Amino acid sequence: MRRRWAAAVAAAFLLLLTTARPALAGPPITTAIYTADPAALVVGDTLYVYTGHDEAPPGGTNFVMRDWHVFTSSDAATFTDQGAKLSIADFSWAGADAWAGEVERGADGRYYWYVPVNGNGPGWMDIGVAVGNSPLGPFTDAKGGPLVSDSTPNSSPLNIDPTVFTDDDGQVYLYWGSYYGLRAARLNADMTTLNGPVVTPSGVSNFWEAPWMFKRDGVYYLAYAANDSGCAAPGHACVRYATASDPMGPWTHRGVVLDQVSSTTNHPAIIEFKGQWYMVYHNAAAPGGGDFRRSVTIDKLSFNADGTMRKVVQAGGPVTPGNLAASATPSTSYVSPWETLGAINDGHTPANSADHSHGAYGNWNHQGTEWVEYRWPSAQTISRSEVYWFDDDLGIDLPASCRLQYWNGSAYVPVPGASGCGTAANAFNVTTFTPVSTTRLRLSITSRTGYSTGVLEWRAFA
Ligand code: FUB
Repeated sequence: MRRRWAAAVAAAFLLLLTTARPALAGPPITTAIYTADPAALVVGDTLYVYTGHDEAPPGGTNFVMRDWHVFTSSDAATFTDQGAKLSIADFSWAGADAWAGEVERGADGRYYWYVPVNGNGPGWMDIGVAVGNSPLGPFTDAKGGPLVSDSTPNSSPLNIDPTVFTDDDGQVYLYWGSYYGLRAARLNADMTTLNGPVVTPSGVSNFWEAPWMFKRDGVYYLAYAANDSGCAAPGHACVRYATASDPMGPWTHRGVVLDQVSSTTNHPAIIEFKGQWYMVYHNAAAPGGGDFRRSVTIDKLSFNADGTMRKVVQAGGPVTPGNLAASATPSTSYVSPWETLGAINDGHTPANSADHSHGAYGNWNHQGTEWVEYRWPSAQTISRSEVYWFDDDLGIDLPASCRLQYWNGSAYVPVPGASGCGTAANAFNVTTFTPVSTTRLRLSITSRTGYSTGVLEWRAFA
């Protein structure tokens, strides 16, 4: 007989002992607002994260960005929003598009915030600079006009995303650009004027935008967003990086340090804080998030002995774009004490129905109907479910049947127009239905006689 309870119990406890399930997707540094394009700076015992502020409405298809916020942390885990410390209105010559900036301390001890903005002059984006006496400002326009614009000789096809780096000898470097046009220049000690020509660095393979420069053990690193098919789905970006022995290059491409995220754009900041390296980046994982409603998050980063960077593990695993489960809180009618409910939305794609390498939800030794459920803090529009069943060839088997329900505000009701509820092994079982707006989606699972049921992964999509 296929079911052997003693073996099942033994296997279950072995699983308990051996399965190290990754943590759930790292939480956004805030869910009070949508944030994007992080830059990081350490001053004393404080980690400062400077972010853009996405204000697009739900379903919006353009960036709506008017100001920048500053967040502080003493542990790189909890962050305090210090508020909007700079806005488009602070630049009299600019009118919109408060995109990705970075703050650097000048030799004069003041803090310079370089930001791309839509200037009111010819062309689109320019780079301006504000200055303040502390990392929290107050900041004012330091120049009264762009530092870089379309009229700057050899400027980028899109003058955005400045990264500023100060070498040990005090020389300051500015890198920036988009539309495959990376550019670099030295800055004067005044932090507000270019020192010498704008150059086009070489060796930075597949550069798209979002450069971030830093130095470690005498090696210069340049991380950047790349959108080639070798690392990201169409319309998305990964983060590649290059190294050099001189801050102006030439650079040598070293590979991918962050895979595609759930937003189309990707944007790194890499920093050492209290002895630990981190990558700060954004995705679309916050409740109600999207490509224009992004959220900044942070994960640890580490180096190999040869100085190459290990790929950042996005806590919870690679993100499936648009998967609303990533931002949901799961609950259930019953989970076996040695199983892991959180495995169902950790982003892992199972190799087969017995693949519990990332943990599994299972309800052995319950039989009959049990359920798992996702809850979101605000209503989500959902029209598609994908479930990958767990079958351990012991006490947990594929279900006899299942059904999808949603909370209509007062009761659970079947999702309308469901295409079915598949129970196949070794694949995501896809159910499509008429879109519902809800804060809760429930998957009711009925077992085969004599067996319990389990789920490896459950995705939900708009
Ligand atoms: O946030 C607007 C733009 O999207 C940034 O400047 C890019 O880096 C990308 O994240």
